[in-house]
Amino acid sequence: MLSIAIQKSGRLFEDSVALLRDAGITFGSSPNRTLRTHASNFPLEIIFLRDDDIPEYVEGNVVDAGIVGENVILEKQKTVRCVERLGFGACKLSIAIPKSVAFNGKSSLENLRIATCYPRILENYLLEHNLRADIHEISGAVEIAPSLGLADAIFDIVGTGSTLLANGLKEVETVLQSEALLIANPQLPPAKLEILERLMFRIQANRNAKSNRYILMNVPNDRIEKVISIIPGMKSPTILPLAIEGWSSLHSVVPETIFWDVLEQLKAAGAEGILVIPIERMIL
Ligand code: PRT
Ligand code: ZN
Repeated sequence: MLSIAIQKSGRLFEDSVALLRDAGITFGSSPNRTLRTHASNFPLEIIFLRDDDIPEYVEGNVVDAGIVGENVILEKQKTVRCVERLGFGACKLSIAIPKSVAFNGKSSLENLRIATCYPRILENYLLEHNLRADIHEISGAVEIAPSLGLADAIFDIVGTGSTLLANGLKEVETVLQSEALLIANPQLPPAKLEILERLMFRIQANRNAKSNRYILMNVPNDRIEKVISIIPGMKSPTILPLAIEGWSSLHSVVPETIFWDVLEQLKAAGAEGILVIPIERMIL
């Protein structure tokens, strides 16, 4: 049995639950009633915690693995293994100052009072850039610190940036790009590692499926070579003869990020009846 901690409520809760459910894992998710639950079809126990506690619990072997923001992992400075970047919970950690104050590069940060919930990440950044500033650790509502006269600047999470805007602040330095990570204790015994690898296999199959499309098209035989040169397929594409003389059906997999460009080129090269189909699971 492997235990995994996910956020009890908050921004990462729904995506964490969806990640496990999409991996075919069935469990009850009512963290209001129970703080732990067992999957019914996979050797996994799910424990619902505050995100701030997850790195410490993973390091201390209280749980085997966890899903938490990179910002929290870096701030807590615990010894954990990063198993996978999960692609959700994306945000930046940035320094912001009042809109009315001029900013002339990093040296403008010298000797400022900076309010933050992330003093360690900020301290490392300042050291790295040889800057001296006064770090004021506070536990929340960081954005209002400058208008209350508590600080000259803030260092905080930025999502869309609208909270900064609403508080008369502007982002001047991006220190970190963060997303949710799957972490694990670095010394898991082989039996638990095997379960973690089974879980990873499912997560990766889903991610590959989401980032690719299956593509089918009819191509005149004398254009096949040209069409193949356009498709950055997994291996060589599948080619099947059509009932109509001189035509073939060509199948391949195309990365989602480029498939619009590829479609246009395929059409120009003579492909017809192009179908693009979502992929349910993809094992490489
Ligand atoms: O209760 P618990 O301690 O578990 O949760 P929490 O309140 O500490 O964290 P939570 O649920 O707010 O966020 C969990 C994680 O989501 C963070 O650690 C980040 O990794 C990630 N994340 C992604 C964010 C945001 N986007 C985000 N926008 N965390 C916080 N914010 C804040 C931001 O600081 C601002 O105050 O949301 C507000 C709105 O942001 P804008 O820029 O979109 O206006
Ligand atoms: Zn928290």
